[in-house]
Amino acid sequence: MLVALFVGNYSAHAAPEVVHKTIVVKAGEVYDGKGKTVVADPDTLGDGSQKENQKPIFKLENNATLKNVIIAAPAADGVHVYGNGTISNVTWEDVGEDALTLKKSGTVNITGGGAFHAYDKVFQMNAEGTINIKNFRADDIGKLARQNGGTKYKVNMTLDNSDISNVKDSIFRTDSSSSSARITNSRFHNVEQLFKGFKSSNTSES
Ligand code: ADA
Ligand code: CA
Ligand code: CA
Ligand code: CA
Repeated sequence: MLVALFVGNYSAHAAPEVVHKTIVVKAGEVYDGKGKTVVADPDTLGDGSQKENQKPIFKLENNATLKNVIIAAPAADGVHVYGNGTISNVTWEDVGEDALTLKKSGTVNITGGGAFHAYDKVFQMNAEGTINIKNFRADDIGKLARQNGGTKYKVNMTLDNSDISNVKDSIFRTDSSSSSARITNSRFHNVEQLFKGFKSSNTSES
């Protein structure tokens, strides 16, 4: 019976999971979304506008992993990372206030996935540390990664084997002369500027 095809919760067409309260991924643990789509409850986490102080959908403690998740709109304040983090095959279909924030010093490795429609920033670095972005797609964004404006701690940003288009401001931006940024093997289309605020000897593209 054809009608049976439309009954039940088939994952390919499942409604997104509405997250009412930030999902905490504990230190060293792995959250595998297995390809599911999540959205924020705008009443409890945030509407994904440019309003500050929205809550994240995911909070990663030190050395946690987030993988195989699609974050759709509204995305509130995305993902907050406290310390080291691994982000694998996570796609922000429509970035909220921003996509991911480094909240506490550490190294975040982002591999696969992508980020789309970020009015301003995709990755926000509010602590000293490193963000490595690899095999990534981004389109229609303000900046790919930004050290919190006016701060002087050292951040390191890298981009490898990625495809980035329609960037209003820059790929990587800092306000610190000690920060560094490196781009390798990546393709750009309609990108205003690669690096902003860095000492030029601290940047490279090849
Ligand atoms: C802006 C704002 C910061 C912080 C940041 C963020 O840069 O000025 O105070 O809120 O956004 O983490 O989204
Ligand atoms: Ca912000
Ligand atoms: Ca958006
Ligand atoms: Ca934010």
